[in-house]
Amino acid sequence: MQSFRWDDPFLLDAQLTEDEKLIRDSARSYCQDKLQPRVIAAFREERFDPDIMAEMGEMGLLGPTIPEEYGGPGVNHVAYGLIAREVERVDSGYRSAMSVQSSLVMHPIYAYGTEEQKKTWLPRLATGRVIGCFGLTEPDAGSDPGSMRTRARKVDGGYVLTGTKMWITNSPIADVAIVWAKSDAHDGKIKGFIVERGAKGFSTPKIEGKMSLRASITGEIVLDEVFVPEDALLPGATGLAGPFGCLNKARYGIAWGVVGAAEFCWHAARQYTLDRKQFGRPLAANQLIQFKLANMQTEITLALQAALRVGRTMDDGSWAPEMISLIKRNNCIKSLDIARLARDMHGGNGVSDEFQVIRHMVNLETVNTYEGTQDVHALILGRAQTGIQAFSG
Ligand code: TGC
Ligand code: FAD
Repeated sequence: MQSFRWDDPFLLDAQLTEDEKLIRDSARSYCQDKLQPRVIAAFREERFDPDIMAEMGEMGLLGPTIPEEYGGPGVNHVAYGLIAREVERVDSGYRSAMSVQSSLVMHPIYAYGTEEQKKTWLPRLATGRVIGCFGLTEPDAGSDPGSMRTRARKVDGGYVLTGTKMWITNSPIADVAIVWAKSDAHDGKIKGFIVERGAKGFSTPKIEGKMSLRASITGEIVLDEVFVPEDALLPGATGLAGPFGCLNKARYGIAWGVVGAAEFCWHAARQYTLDRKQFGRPLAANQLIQFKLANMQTEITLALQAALRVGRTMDDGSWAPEMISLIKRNNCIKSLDIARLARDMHGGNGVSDEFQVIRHMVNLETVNTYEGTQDVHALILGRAQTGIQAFSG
């Protein structure tokens, strides 16, 4: 028997390899030393500093699972999850920037690209000096990306892309976009294209006024008859399985990341209620407060174990997409509940950005919505157990 570790009840640490712990520790140092000091101002001013991508590249945090021959660190999925947890402990917006680059830009090029596309793009994307974005969602196609309107028309020497993508992380600062479009040369099936900034008719207006994820930059991708050469096509992806293959990776990272944000909120609520006195004693001396702290501890511990379990299955090849839906949905819902509770336990101070819990709370509203809303993941799990799809009539 050992004494209980209140902040690591199931000894997650002891379930990690030495390499995984080293990666986690170096990510934690970078995030706490370099990201944490600038996040309050960045969120307040609705600003994302592109230098952060280059710093993350230097730290080996971009495209963690991409093999070394293409410039990635080639670590396992558990290590990727541990990195996401450390980045999101600071801010979901920074994790968003990291996971789009890693899972939604580098991964499709790695999984679906030609050797030449991989050699051209992956090492540069790994440095973070070239920034990418992923365009799937449209103004009228969010949960149902199969209804997208963006089209690729075959012409001599390439394709012409037309359409609008909406709510695209990093698009205003991206050098390159992975754009999903229905292609007339492929029976109207969805294909992926690498579109470089500078292409005529390509623009990326910024979306202003977000009340969530303000330290991340979001925009549209407007494609006004944009010509891309033949070699912009990702040959290895056809149909929705292409973008969903990328979303599997990103959703998995989110399932770890949100727990980092929840841990921040839990620890902040614990410390605040230990320090703050009302009715002549610390708030933490009240049964109601301890009940809430126990619930936070329980949900975080279970969420981390679930993420670790799925990570191990991704590393040994026994995973299924529904496992990822289960943890993405559960961990987002629980982390959002914890952030709301932590905000409440801080009383009036909880609405000030100095105490940071409200920033995590509003960020997690987005994370609960993007990469498949909690409803969509419930329907994926419902379909898997009943055999009946309930998305459409
Ligand atoms: P459905 O019939 O289920 O599937 C169509 C094809 O896709 C295949 N597939 C998958 N393949 C790999 N992994 C998965 N998870 C897959 N899920 C489905 C499937 O086998 C089929 O293949 P094929 O070869 O037979 O054609 O498709 P559906 O149209 O019924 O869609 C169902 C639904 C609702 C589950 C799906 O559309 C969905 O997941 N909607 C949510 C949309 C979403 O997640 N969008 C995310 C946009 S990107 C984003 O939010 C980035 S935020 C980034 C950040 O800042 O961090
Ligand atoms: P809708 O699909 O219109 O859903 C609205 C509501 O209806 C939700 O509650 C939903 O759960 C519910 N609903 C929908 N269908 C059903 C159903 N069949 N049954 C029951 N309920 C249903 N997309 C990208 O492609 N790339 C990005 O980089 C990206 N980054 C983003 C960054 C931010 C800050 C945000 C907010 C979004 C981002 N997205 C991105 C888009 C995101 O993936 C979508 O917002 C998300 O998929 C939901 O789509 P929607 O907003 O159109 O909502």
